Amino acid sequence: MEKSNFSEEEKWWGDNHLEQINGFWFMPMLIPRIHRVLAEFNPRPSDVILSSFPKTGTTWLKSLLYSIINRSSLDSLVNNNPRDLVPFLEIQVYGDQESSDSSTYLSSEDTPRIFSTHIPYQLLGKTLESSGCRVVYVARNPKDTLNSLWHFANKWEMAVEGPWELEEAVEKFVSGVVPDGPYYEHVLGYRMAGLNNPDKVFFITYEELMDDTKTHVKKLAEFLGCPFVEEEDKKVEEIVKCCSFGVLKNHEVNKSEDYTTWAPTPYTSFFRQAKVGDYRNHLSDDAIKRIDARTEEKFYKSGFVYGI
Ligand code: PAP
Repeated sequence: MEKSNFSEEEKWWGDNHLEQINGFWFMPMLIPRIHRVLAEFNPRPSDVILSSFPKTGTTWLKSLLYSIINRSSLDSLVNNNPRDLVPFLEIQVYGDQESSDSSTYLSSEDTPRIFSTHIPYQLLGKTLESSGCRVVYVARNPKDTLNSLWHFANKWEMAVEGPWELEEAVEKFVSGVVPDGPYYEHVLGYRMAGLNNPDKVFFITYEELMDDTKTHVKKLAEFLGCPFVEEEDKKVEEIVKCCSFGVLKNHEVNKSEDYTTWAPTPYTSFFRQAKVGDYRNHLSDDAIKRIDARTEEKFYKSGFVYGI
């Protein structure tokens, strides 16, 4: 293989590299798109933005937010991958300059419009704050996040040339050089925003949601300004079921091995195990120790007791 010109610091997988914007690492193809989002995106106060670090529950939250907001359209989840119902700002909405996708998405008459993003609060916060839109952030414990990312990356086209080795993945995750990383700063940025402005930023963890989905669906609906009344209890249960991993992963559209138009990976790769603690089946004791030490240093010392 030809030697690349990138420094070890920029590489995350073999010779593949990431580029920085203000201390955060991104896939090079996304850099111009992220700059476009930061320069051009003007949220409406009624918009809902789902933010997340990759592999922390984005697909699940897309289904839930879409279903909470469009209560009578649960069938949409049967025929559409959740990512086609809630587009990514930096992937589908602000695509290539030539594409007309952005005007189609942005001129939507839907109220609210729902978008998602992996852009950190440190970069997008001003845009979000000044618009008054609502933000939902989902976080997941670092070991399951890394485990899910590692499995996911190895489903990409480029894994055919050489897999992303687990040891390399752990090292890069801990040092922050993974797409949209560092993970810890990403989570802390939105957590702080949620603490400072709970009416506008709803911070939830994958584990809380897994533990009691129904209660959190009701809380999300309240936060979004469309609470369920008591008689709608059955509706809440229906939403929880329609968005559950077991149901979603069995729809033909989500079982498809076809490559998506928005990522170098098949539709099915967004549905794997959906278990809390699956990292135990894959990470070595040493890897667990290394991640825990980083978690303690980053989260615990900031007063966020989470992730170990
Ligand atoms: P993204 O950020 O690239 O869009 P994202 O949806 O956050 O990906 O992550 C996929 C993870 O969510 C997978 O976790 P796993 O690798 O540990 O299994 C996937 O299985 C899980 N997932 C997908 N849909 C659901 C769901 N409906 N409920 C719970 N977890 C889900």
